[in-house]
Amino acid sequence: SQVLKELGLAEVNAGSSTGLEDFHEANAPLISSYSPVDGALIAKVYATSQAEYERIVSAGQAAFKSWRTTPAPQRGEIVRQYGEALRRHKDALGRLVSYEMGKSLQEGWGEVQEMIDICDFAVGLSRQLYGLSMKSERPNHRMYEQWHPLGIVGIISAFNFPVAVWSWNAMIALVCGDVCIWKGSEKAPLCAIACQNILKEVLQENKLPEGLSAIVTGDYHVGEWMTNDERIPLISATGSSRMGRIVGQTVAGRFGKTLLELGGNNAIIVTPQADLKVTLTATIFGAVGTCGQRCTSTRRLIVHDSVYDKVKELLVNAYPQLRIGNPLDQNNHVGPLIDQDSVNTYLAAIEAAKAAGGNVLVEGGVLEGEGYESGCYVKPCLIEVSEQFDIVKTETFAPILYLLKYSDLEEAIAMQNDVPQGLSSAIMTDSIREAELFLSAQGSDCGIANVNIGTSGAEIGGAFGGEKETGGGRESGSDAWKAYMRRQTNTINYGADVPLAQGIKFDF
Ligand code: UN1
Repeated sequence: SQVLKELGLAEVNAGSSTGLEDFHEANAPLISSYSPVDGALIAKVYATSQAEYERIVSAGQAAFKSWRTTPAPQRGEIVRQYGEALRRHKDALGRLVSYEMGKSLQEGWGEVQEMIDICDFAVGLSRQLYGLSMKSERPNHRMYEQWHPLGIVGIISAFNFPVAVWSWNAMIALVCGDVCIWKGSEKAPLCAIACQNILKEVLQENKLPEGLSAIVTGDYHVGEWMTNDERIPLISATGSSRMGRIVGQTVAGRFGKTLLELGGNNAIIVTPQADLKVTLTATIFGAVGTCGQRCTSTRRLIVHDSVYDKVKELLVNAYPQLRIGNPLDQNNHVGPLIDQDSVNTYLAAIEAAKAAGGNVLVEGGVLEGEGYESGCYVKPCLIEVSEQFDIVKTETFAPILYLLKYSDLEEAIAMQNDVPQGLSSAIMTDSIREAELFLSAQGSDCGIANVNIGTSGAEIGGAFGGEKETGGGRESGSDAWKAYMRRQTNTINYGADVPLAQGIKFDF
């Protein structure tokens, strides 16, 4: 309760979920936030009504008018202050993430650290946002490009990274001169409100309009208001490929822009030269960290036949040593799944793998008894499969790892690419030839390809995202900021003549 107090959340009722001054329809529906850690009801929040939504969009449009002309380094200063505020609240916010979402406390803090890191990155970026200049073919002409803000950026994020993914979008969007409306996950609404409360303080201290950043809460209907809304030029959505397909098509229908971060089905290829100690740690963290609920989680291990039995033995011995339990207890490795639906999906996937001929090496199952009352704690499961049948090609957001065998690296790469998703991938090898083949144009088809580290835990400095059903978007580092701006090409004539391009003559 101290954590909730520090983050401005009342225990029983967190009240308005919009980040604007309290305003709800008399009988607005309430969304309950239950912790998967102990099953307790943490708080209830109001779902955003359509009238509130309209107010938020109007406030965003008004705020954009002044924000777009605020010098970018001054916008960066606000983001810098937010980063400082996050440093002060890191412990409490990390604890809330852990309690509301169920990831380990270390990972909860790690998520807040990602927020702090992206703030630092965005502050530096606020003095860059470079455009190119190019040589004109015409005399006395100058050509260059500049980047302008888009307007309102709609951010739709998922429960599994209930704070960091928003910040990757929002902090970059803010330095770019955009304003943000965030629909967080209805499975972790308090995390979103806490982030907004901390930001609100910074905005108030700097006498900035509240419409610079607001949140909306609710189910997919609220998401539909955003995706159909022509006043929102960019929708950045993180979640399932199913959701992304709908969002992408809807927004494209009105010629809006999207940035999609969707499903992953990430594999590690283990070669004969692999360092097995590195492989084991990377694989287990990738497969069971966040209880298998990262879009970068390791779902497939493709192992060379010369080391297959050894790797299998190491995993079969290691899995039973994993401590499953309350994620706030730092002795535990694996916390709960987010909710009952997720447990059912996990159980169904194991059944489907068995029915298709999978050989279960480490049994899954739901834990019962003291400490497991929420019903969301499951055992990480290891399944040996001879081929990639449907369930292996499906992203199941749970700690299920499929073990596959290969004999030739090109075959392994083909197998790793032969899934609908294309987010993250890795190879374990000491051979420069194998590593370079894996990273080459004939190699991994994913947005992220690693050597001797696992598939999850990307740093914010790189562009994050993937191909195929992962949606093609890139967020956070590198030049991902360009997605939040519009490019304008400018040609300026400082001479007295009007020469036409392509040598065209037009005498008048
Ligand atoms: C996600 O699962 O949606 O690379 C994001 C990682 C984290 C981010 C994951 N930095 O695993």
